Amino acid sequence: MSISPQIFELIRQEVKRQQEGLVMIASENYASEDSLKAIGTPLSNKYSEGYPGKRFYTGNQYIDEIENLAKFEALKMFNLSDQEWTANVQPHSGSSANIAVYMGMLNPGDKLMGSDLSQGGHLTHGSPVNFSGKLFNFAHYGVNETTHLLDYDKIEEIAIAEQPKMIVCGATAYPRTIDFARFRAIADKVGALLLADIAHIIGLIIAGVHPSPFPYADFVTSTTHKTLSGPRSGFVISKIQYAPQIDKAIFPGMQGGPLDNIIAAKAICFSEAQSEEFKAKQIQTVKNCQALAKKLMDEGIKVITNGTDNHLLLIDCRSVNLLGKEGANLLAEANIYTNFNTVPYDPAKPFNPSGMRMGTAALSTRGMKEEELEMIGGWIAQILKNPEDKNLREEIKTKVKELTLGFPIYENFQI
Ligand code: DSN
Repeated sequence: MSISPQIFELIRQEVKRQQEGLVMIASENYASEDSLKAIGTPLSNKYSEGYPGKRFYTGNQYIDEIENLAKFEALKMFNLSDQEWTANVQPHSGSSANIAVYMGMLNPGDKLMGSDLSQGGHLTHGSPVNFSGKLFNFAHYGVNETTHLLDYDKIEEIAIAEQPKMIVCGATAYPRTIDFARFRAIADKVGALLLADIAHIIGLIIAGVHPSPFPYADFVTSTTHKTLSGPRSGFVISKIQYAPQIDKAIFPGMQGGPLDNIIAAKAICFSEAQSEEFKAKQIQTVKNCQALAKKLMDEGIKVITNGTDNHLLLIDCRSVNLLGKEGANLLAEANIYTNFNTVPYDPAKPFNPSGMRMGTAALSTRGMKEEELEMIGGWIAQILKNPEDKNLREEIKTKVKELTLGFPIYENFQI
């Protein structure tokens, strides 16, 4: 007997959970209805190993057009010329995109420099438990111990001492602006290539509310499902002279057949990201995060760097005598979803660190504004300051559900 009815029922329950909860996990968002539609199509049936015009299977005439459109829109959303830049839209994820750049441009054992995972970086920026740290020789930089800001003078010092062949910039838990021009200057000083991983802030960059890594980086990698609101996937944009190495690293280097249904959804999200509506949403995302940060600080909760310039913030749960996991679990009981996270120089272990990360991308996609974020910040503070009060969490859960009724996540989604 097919388990389809059971799976479909679980999908309905998950959609209901997303509708009735406040998604404040900084890396999550809602793919647009058109993106979702493209994901669930028979494009998933096709094999198209290779690249447009050079496939190892026949019958790819429409797939070629779709992939070419995705490549075209990827450059267009950053106003890049196809004489200088090229996009590869086949990586299945942001991690795959990063691997492709390392494998395409370097040899195992080569020296790179990346942000420390415990200070805002990513697993693929050289964490010892990840392929990047196992295959390559990573030196790490972090943030200043007092300000918790990137210390560019220190980063330059490390680069001069370590002489990396590539510097990776970009973060998953850094609430402030990244100075890509300064990273370029540091890379030039030591003759290194520069990779900017913009997975978290891509939407903000497109909207002009965060400085762009173009033309500074040699390679820009990203996911497509965070502030970009597309399917769960990734891509690379590189300077055109590096395209052959990057293409070869992705196929046949690391991947076989691309996911053509996902590439179609990427084309759609790249195009949607060029709309005025998308830009307004990114601007609102930052305003919402700043309103949330202010409310939490007014409530006496420590916000790392005392605020935020982007879509996310980090709180130090020790300011309310909790650890991050405990705090995140308390909030989840009230349908408020966040994730526990290390804070810079965290003495606690990564599986129960001192902090929590929160983001406003998903709530902004739903249309929430400062007024709602201040109210939500108040609920968060009440819950964290009263961990023994289960009734309070039940009361707030009811309020959360009421609030979400006014902000549907999809108009037409049905299964
Ligand atoms: N797991 C993602 C995040 O939450 O930031 C990064 O890959």
